[in-house]
Amino acid sequence: MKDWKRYTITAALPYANGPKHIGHLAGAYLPADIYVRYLRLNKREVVFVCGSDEHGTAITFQALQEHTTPRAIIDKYHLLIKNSFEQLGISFDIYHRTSEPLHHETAQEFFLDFYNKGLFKEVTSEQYYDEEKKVFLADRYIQGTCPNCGYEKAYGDQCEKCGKALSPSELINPRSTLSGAKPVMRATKHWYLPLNEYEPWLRKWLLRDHAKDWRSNVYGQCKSWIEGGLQPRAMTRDGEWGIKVPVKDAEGKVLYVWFDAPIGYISATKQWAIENNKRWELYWKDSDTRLIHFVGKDNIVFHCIIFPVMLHMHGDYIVPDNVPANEFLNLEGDKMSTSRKWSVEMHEYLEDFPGKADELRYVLCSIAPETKDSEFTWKDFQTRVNSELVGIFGNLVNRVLILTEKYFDNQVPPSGECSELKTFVESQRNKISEAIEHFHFREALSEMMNVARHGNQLLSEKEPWKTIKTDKEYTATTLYDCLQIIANLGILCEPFLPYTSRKIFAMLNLDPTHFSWSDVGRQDLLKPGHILGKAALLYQKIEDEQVETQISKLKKVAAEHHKADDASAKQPASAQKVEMENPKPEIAYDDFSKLDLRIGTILTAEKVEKADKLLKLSVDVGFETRTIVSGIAEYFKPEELIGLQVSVVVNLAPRKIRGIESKGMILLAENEDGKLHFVNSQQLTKNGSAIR
Ligand code: B3M
Ligand code: ZN
Repeated sequence: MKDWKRYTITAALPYANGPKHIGHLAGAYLPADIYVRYLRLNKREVVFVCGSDEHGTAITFQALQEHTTPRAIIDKYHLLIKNSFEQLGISFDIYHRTSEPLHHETAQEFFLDFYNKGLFKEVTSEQYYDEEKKVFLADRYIQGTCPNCGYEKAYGDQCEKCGKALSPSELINPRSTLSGAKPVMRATKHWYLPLNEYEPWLRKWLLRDHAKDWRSNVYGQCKSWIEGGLQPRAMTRDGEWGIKVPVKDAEGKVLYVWFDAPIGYISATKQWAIENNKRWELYWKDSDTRLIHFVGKDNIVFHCIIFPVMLHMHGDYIVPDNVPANEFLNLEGDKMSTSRKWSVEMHEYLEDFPGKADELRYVLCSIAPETKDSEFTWKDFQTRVNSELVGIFGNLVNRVLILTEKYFDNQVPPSGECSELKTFVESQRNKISEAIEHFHFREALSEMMNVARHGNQLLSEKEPWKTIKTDKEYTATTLYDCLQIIANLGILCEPFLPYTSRKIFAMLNLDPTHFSWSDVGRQDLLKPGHILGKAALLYQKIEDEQVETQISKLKKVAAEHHKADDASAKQPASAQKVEMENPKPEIAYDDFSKLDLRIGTILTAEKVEKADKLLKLSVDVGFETRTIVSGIAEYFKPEELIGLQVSVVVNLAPRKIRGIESKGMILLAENEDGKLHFVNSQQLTKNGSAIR
């Protein structure tokens, strides 16, 4: 492995348009922080940068909807997010903002560099324009049918059903999500990054040189992008909110948010350098600097392809040595989402569990989605905190300190060093280092806990509370060894549990700044006769009520949100398909009128256990909310059904399906290829409206 001189560590700049949840924390910020704290403990030179991403159409339109300004939104959330990170112990060296003038200058400098070197492709093209709202429509604000899979709610940049990257012009039946109107084409000029021209470079730098050291999920995604054929990508947008395009005839145009945001890492480093009397260029232009981007999986292409190409085009910059992107963290069986209110926001956790940052860090690191999606549940949170942090780690520290106080007057007892213990702790240290250096944080954490486990074992084997009656010297040795284990843990746990580490050092009456990672293993961190500090509990149990409160809060907020959404949900016009079977015999009008058909909205949807085909739905049919079991699980994911309006037979006799009473039936049309479509009203219709 290369001996790096310094490290530039970045964590994705959160959009400052709303609070961030624990999935974001687990995805990028926590692993980055663990890595950085580890580097610092190893006396490495490192800068850890992050900040708010304050541009982009999402913020503009949010302001539009909330009748406020982008500025008001970003000021609010910048502070909220920054404070949450701080309280969670995420130790950025700087938390900058992309609205700062220094950032605008830096991003414009990049643009001009490419512009002056003639690297951009200038293309005038027809783009979708919303005549009602008088704006060009960002890709995300156009919806239509996916040309690849037929999903009717695909976005202009991507189909969320089949995952295909799209451009808005590929959508069938496009419509503006702002007004619902059919958008029209209008000519507009933009500057494109010719990604295709850098394919040979990407193949060499990424596909060849990083085939072994990058995570396979990251590498695989990049490979399929590159092999799918790279296209030039517009780096400017029509709009007002953002960084002005710094050339003539670019009135009313701003830099594409994904052009300026990653440059935010550079401007943040510049600001930090100014404040700390450092040379920022060493951190971005010296080939002995290791650049690592921590991001979630939805940001991979920007950090592995687009931004590296930009750095490479500029010429004198280094490119990332690794991008250890995480997969997603789900919550209680469903995808986490702030907009659907199915999430645990960082600031809410901190309000509900004050002083418990390490508990969350511990659990999130234990279940980190490093190679595949993983799941957070409150019950599991409780179990891990209670049986591991309280039961193993806290218990060891507490027992040893109390016994030392009792038997040795709170002084480190005299003893010889135990060489066996030294070997064990050193080998644990090496395992943890190895794991962290390869971004295997879960494994690193579990090896750290093994040290605490070892301490507990020692205690239960040697039983100092018994031996004190017969053999004080032997007891002294036991407690001496255990105290050294605790001191070692104080260092070892710091990257994961910084608050715990601080508390341990305080209880041991030691100055943490005197120790580094290389001290781990030493059995003389505490000298005989050293007076210890005051013992206190490291952790407290999470009670059942706390868990129940969280679960019911989550369900309540999400349900309320769905209800509020019904009123504003826009429904796609679902085409009525022709019934291909032979027509049934004629019936009388009276027979037809016996059917009570109503419009309803799906509020919740979940899989029925051990039944692959069934979904359990709750449907608001106007006069009440019904439970309906429907055999559509093979065709729809539960999360895509929420908020959808459907037609329901409400007077069908109830039936028990897999033990669940199903009251009513939802109407579906079947295509020739067996695909199902909901039969619904073309316009948003009040729930409970009769279908005649
Ligand atoms: N703000 C996207 C996100 O929060 C974006 C990251 C920018 S990193 C340069 O998912
Ligand atoms: Zn699709």
